[in-house]
Amino acid sequence: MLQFDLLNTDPDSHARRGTLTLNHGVVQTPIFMPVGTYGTVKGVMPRSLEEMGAQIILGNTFHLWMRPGLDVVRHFGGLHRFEVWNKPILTDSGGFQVWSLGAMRKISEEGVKFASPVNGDKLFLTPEISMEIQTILNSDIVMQFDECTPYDTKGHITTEAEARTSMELSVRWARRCQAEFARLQNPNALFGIVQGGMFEHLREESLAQLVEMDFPGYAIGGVSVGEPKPEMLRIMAHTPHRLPAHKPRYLMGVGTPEDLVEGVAQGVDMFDCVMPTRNARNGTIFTRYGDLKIRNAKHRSDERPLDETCTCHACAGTSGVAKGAGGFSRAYLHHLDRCGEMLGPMLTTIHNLHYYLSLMAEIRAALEAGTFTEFRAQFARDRARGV
Ligand code: PRF
Ligand code: ZN
Repeated sequence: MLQFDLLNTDPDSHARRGTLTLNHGVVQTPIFMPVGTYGTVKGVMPRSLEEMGAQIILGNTFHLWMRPGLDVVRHFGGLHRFEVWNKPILTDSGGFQVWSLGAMRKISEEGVKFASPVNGDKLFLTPEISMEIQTILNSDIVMQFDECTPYDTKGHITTEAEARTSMELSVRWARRCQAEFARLQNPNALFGIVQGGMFEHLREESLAQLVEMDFPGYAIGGVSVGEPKPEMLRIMAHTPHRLPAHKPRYLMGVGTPEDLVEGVAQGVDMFDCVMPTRNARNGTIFTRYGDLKIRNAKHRSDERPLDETCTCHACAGTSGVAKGAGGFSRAYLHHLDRCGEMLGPMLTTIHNLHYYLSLMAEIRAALEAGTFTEFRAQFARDRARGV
C-alpha cells in the first residue's frame, strides 16, 4: 500500500510538500532517509533516530541476504521486528551494491553472477530473487532490480550505445520485477528506477516506459556515480519534474546539503545518502554554517559546540549534568577522535543526521509558509558564513 498526497507546490520552482502513507506509517515529504545497510544505522540506536525525527530508513537487500540471511529474517517476520524499527523501511534492490563489487561479477539478461564477498560462494541475483528477498524483509518500499549505469569504467566514459543497452536491460528487469512482485502478493509498494546515464533522451525513453508500467513511485538512479558535478546537476534539472506529478520521486544516493536543497527545487521528494553517516565516522561534520573537520588541531581547546543553532544530543547535551551547561565541545569531540573512542563517531553521526533531518524539516516548513525562495537564499548565505 502507498498513498501520496500533495499538500502544496512552490510557484517558483518544482518543489512540492507532500505526505506519503505506507504500511508502517506516514512520511512527510520532502524527506531524507538515513542509510541502515545491515539493518542498523551505524552507531545510532533506533530511539535516537526517532528523537531526531527520522521517519523512514533504508536497508540493503544484498547485505541482508548475505548476513543474517533469509531464514533469520523470515523467522522474525521481517526486518522491522528484527532491527526494532517500527516505522517505514525502504530497501534497495541489490543492483547498485552488486555494481559496487566491480570486477567479481558477470551481468547477463537473466541477472548477475558474482562471488560472495563474505565467503566466496558463487551467487546469482535476479529481478525475481530480489523481489523474493524484499518480500521477506517486508520493506514498505521495494526497489526494482536495476543496473546502475556507470559514468566511466577505468577511465572509459560510458558511450551512448552502452548507456542505451544498460538502460533497456533495466527496463526489462523492471517488467520482471513488477510481475514477480504481483505474483508474490507483496502488500507494499514497488518503485521503478529511471536510468539512461548522462543522456537526456535516454532518460526520457526510460521514464516513458516505466510510467507506462504505472509504478506507485519512481526513483532516479545512475547519478552521483563519479560524474563531474555539472553533469549531475544537468540530470537533476532534467528528469525529476518529468515524472508523474501525483507520484513520489526519489533521487538515489544524493548528496550534500546543497544537493538536497537543489534536488527539492527540481521536484525531488525523497533522498538517501551515506554522506552524513559515513563522513561523521571520518570526522567530517556538516553544519548550518559550513563543514568542519574535527581532526584538525585548531579544535584542540575550542569550547564551542559543533553548531550553536543545533539541538542534537552532541550540541545541546542530554544528561542531567550537561543540561544547562550546554553540549559537547569541539575540543572534546576532537579528543575523542584522537583517542579512537567510540563515543566520537556516535556523537558526530547523531549530529550530522540531525542536521540533515532538520534541514529537510526547515525545507518543509518553508514550503508550507510559501517562503522556499527566501529559504534557499538564506541557506546559501548561512553555509558560506563559515564555522
Ligand atoms: N540504483 C540502485 N540503487 C542506487 C543507485 C542506482 O542507480 C544509486 C545511484 N546513485 C544509488 N543507489 N538500485
Ligand atoms: Zn548538533
